[in-house]
Amino acid sequence: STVNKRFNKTAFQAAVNKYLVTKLATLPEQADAHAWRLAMEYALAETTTMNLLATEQDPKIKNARSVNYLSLEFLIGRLTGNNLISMGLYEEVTVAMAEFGQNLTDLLEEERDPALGNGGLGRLAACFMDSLAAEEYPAVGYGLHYEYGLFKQSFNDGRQQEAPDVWRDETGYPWEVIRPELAQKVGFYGKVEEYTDNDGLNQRRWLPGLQVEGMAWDLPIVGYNNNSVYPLRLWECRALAPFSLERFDEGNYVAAQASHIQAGNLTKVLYPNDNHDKGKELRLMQQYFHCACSVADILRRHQAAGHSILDLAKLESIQLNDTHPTIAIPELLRILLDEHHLSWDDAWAISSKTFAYTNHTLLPEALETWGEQLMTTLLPRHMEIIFDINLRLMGEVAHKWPGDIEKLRKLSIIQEGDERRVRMANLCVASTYAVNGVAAMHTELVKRDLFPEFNELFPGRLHNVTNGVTPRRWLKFCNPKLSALISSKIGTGWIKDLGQLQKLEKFADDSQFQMDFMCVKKANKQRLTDWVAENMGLTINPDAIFDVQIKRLHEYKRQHLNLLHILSLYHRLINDADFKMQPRVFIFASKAAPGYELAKEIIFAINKVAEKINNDPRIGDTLKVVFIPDYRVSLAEIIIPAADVSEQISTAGKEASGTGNMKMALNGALTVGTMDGANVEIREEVGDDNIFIFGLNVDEVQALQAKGYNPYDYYNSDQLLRTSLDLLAGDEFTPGQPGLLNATRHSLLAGGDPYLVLADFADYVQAQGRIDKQYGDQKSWAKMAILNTARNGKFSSDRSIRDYANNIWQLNAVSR
Ligand code: 26Y
Repeated sequence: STVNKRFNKTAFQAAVNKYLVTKLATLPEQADAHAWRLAMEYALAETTTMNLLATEQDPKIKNARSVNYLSLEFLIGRLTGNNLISMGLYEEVTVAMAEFGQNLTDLLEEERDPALGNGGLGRLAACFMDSLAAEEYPAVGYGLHYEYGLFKQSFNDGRQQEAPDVWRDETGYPWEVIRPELAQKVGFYGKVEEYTDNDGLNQRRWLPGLQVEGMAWDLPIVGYNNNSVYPLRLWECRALAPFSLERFDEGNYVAAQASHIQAGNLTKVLYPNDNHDKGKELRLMQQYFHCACSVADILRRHQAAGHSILDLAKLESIQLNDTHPTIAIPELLRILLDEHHLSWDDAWAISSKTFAYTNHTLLPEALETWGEQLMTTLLPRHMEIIFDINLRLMGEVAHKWPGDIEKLRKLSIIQEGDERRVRMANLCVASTYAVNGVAAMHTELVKRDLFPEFNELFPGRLHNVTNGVTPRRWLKFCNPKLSALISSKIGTGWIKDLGQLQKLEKFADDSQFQMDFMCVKKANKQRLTDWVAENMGLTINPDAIFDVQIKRLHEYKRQHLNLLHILSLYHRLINDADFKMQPRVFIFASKAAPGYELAKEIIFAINKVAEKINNDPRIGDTLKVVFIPDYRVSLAEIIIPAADVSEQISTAGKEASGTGNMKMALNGALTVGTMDGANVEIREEVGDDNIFIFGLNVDEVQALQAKGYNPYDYYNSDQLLRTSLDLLAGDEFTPGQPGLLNATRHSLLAGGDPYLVLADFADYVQAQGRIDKQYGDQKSWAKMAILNTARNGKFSSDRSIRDYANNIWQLNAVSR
């Protein structure tokens, strides 16, 4: 079918005017940029909402197999610019708004990021929604409508401060539409009752003690250059009025109200933890609320389209983004068993063919477990069902490995101990038809180290789907200059088929193209330089190497390894008259979980070191350190196109994939990285000559830890390391207050250096030396940068989504 791209400027401008008056109660003569922007978005949303509904109503879609992407996080970032690109209206709307005297770029800068996610996992879900719509795979994204997204970060004397993130305007968020007809009720607490049904059969049912309402909000996910708009459906928790007390006896009246008040707050705020499970009751309530609403909505759609519940697995696949929505599995089973009265075998046959699970981490502290007590209190029927699943699982294990108690202990969904706990990852592997890791090496480690026995018990269940990023946001939109340059050489096909970037290879040696490419990079560096000057009052040199580490703050990501290298450069610049280096700006942006003390100390240390270095007259322009506050999608969109060097320096085996590594390589940055996550595949694509690999590989890491790692071995034998690390001990960076930066240093010495920072330091410094030398040869740097753009087409999330569709979901595209 043809795409309706005829844009009626007059009608659009009339709509903008209408919204200025009717929605914002202002007039064109009085409206500020904020009002103009909102009015423009309301006008544009007329189209996306209509297409959302048309897609939903399309019989082709209703009867097609579809995927439901369940995630507690969707880090979508600003929608307007991206939607304009997908709608093909960027130029037209630029002109239409200019005639109002409004500059589109400035208006877009006005939008706040909906930060409904923490980091990689949430951003991946957003890229996947974009690719599902671009590839026209029928899909619904299910998430939570948090009132506050990830906290806003600022620095006070170098220390992280958190403030609530209000992403919605008082007047509402123009792109979203409320769907009251889709509201659901969700129960908590209460008890399980046994009863005899009309056929004389024993049945069980859950009588919740508390009910809340789930209100649906739809955000339109606009397919690039097609007519499909799929919903990202976000559930908002609302208290049910009047209080539903029938489940409580009188003595519980006050308790009922207390929980009730709490329940109104279920979706108030996104938990800011990334890769660290805290096991909080409210978090489990959020998870169940999300799952109950989503599963009920999937069943509603399925049945409204006239399909039998017995055909659920034929028409719907439910993808679990990590274990966070695992409780959807016992929820579906509960509905099939207790409401549809299916037998266990029939219910299990449906549910175990419907769910698939993506694992994003091997870190033990990130693997979710929930105490039996909490589960039994909050979700008594689900706990019973989990025990039933486990009973059958243990039967299978005993059958496969007779008499092997150790296997039973390891594979059990229930972890025994002082308090029994439910292991959500085990529940997922046992109850889904497909489990996938997010990069080739990660998947191998899932098979080898995390679930070796499950891999034997369920051969073929474990898959790899290497992550990807959407080329629309992460190249076309964020880097318009590079996009134009690329398209001038190879046309625009790359936007939907990123592999076509390899056609750029033949220009890698072309001097003119090299100059054009570096010119674009320089312009992007200038844009970031201006941003830093304007927003931070700092002057940086756009001719310096822009060396970028942007990601959540975590010890395993080793921002402190980067810091140690900076300290070593500072030391050498001051103390070694022969030491020369290319000017470099080290750029950090990162949030630490508010409860992660050491992560916050590392931020403080980087900020204090930056303060001193940036103002040291002996250093001048040669070395600058910039920690940009409040890292978010819209900031990434400015930083990534400006990066020369991409820091991907996690301890081998710890970073499941990484996706920032892909974004920066795609935009022509060279990676300095370990053999970890998707770095391994980036190296495979760009070739060893076009990436700077250093450090221990995963087997060496494991061997070193097995033999007993002692950071002092490195500290005592490497003078540059010792000098650099000891700079943190005194008051060099905190005048008059010695020891203020001790926490970071301490963690690397007496603290045992759990992520082997010191073991990789020397090799890291060497790799950085190679970078310094290479940058001196601008021609060969240009060639390497071009080859990084040309050879990263694999890392499009369109390809990831096709992998899921072909290998896991068995989905066909439906074009409209
Ligand atoms: C349990 C809860 C506290 C929790 C919350 C968030 C646990 C984990 C997370 C987030 C994990 C995450 O972002 N993982 C990242 O997923 C990316 C997408 O697959 C990977 O690229 C990245 O390596 C991985 O760390």
